[in-house]
Amino acid sequence: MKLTPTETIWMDGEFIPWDQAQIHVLTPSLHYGWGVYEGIRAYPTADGPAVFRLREHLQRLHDSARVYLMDPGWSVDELAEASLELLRRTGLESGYLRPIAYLGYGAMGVAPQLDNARVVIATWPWGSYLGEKAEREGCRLVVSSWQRNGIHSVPPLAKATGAYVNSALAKVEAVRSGYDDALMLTPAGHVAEASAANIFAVRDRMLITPPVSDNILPGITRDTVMTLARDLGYEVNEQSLTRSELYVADEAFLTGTAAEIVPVASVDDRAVAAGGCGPVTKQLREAFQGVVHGRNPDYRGWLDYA
Ligand code: PPE
Repeated sequence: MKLTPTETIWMDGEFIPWDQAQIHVLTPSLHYGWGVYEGIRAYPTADGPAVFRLREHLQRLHDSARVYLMDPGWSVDELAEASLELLRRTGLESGYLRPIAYLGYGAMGVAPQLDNARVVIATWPWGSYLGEKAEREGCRLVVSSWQRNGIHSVPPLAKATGAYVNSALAKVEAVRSGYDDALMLTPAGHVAEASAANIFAVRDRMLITPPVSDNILPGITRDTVMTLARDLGYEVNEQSLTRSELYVADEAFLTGTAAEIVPVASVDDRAVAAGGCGPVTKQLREAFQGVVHGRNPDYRGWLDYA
């Protein structure tokens, strides 16, 4: 997925031209992966671009920083204002926002200097994450030979940069084997999530998604879908899932900021129901698109207009 440069990037309180937003090669976070980040989407609405659940994402950035003993040095409100101003300055109608807090140049070693946090927010246009075909026909998942990061190794609920070597190993393996994405399991064999998205199964019009204790990143899109589904009258349960329960599900789908809501066509080459996009997934995708594009007044509180 190639980057499309935009006008400017926010770096530690200043707006820097895209090409000049650079850091030193000996930045410790590059070497040890000690950093935390977020992925946020802005959507076009009738009232101009709006950022979806901006404060929840920035709060999660702060929570992730807390796990890694970092103080970003900027409050949620300050980062929210910086994000909105960045969107205004780039003139984007829609796009992806990437705040990241990392440890700046100055010291080296695996016990990093924790009081040296730097914060950057970039934005760029980002289209379909898993591809148009996967959106239309559903994605093909395969259980990974890599286990999902666990609570005893790299805490899954913090969105840390270094944690993503786990996702990347799984995703690269899956793609090289001809699948769209990996399905990662816990050491107990419970389904955790895909490489960068949560998973839901639909069975008898009930939604099931793995609990936080099954090593997931508690996704904001996951929370959005649980809320929308309950409001639409569905029962939603957070409970452990096995891979074979996915094989026999009526429907399954992935959720994530970048991915949005993507139907699952197959798991380990077993077609999930008829493949493609099932009726419940379709209904939730439409509801989600209505909300993020500001067409549903009931969820206006989830939007911050630039
Ligand atoms: N699990 C993981 C491991 C994950 O990375 C994401 C988001 C989710 C679940 C869904 O979380 P949420 O976006 O809050 O619904 N992955 C982000 C990063 C993708 C990337 O860096 O590439 C994203 O979707 O923005």
